[in-house]
Amino acid sequence: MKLYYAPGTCALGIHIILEEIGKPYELEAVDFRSRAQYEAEFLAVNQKSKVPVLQRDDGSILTEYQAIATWLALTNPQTNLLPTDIEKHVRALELIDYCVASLHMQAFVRYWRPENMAPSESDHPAVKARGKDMFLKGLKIIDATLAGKDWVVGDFSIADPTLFFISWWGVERMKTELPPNVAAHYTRMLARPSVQAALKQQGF
Ligand SMILES: N[C@@H](CCC(=O)N[C@@H](CS)C(=O)NCC(=O)O)C(=O)O
Repeated sequence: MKLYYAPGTCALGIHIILEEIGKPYELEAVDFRSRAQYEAEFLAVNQKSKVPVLQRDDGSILTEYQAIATWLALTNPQTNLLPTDIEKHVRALELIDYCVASLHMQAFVRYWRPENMAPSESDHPAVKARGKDMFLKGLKIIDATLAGKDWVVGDFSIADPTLFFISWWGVERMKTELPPNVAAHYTRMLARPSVQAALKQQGF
């Protein structure tokens, strides 16, 4: 298996899941600074120009964070990364979808890449501010669901590395304070060997 990633992107969540599973995998960095995601070599792998991308052992390519995380969990049932309990299972997917579709693609992209949202430079400060508001509102909603729990659905699951990359962006990219339950989750995640290994391999 091979994970295509760029350091500090949402691929960090998939990287942590691979570390949690503990089976051998390769890493291939895509150099976003030189816009390699738009070059022919990477387009041949993923014409969407996005990471994460997982190349599986049969050579096939899987894209989209939620699909990759779910596939990794379902093909490694011994790791219990996606609960079989239906309520916990859907709650894990609910959190992942909220993180990826809303906090990442709507909120964080406004903050980090305002030029992708508004062509006029004069609009960028307002777009960034709106993105930060949306991001912080989302973290507050997640914070309430974490009350009294160590992990998103009780047991550790693929939802936790997903919340982690969002929190990491909050801390490292936005330099914002996390609400208390999310902050405690972030600290618990930082203590896991999988998280430490992935951050180190990505150069952080
Ligand atoms: N819908 C995709 C989004 C992935 C995505 O937006 N990845 C970002 C990094 S966090 C990316 O590759 N951006 C490169 C670009 O837009 O040029 C998923 O869920 O995997």
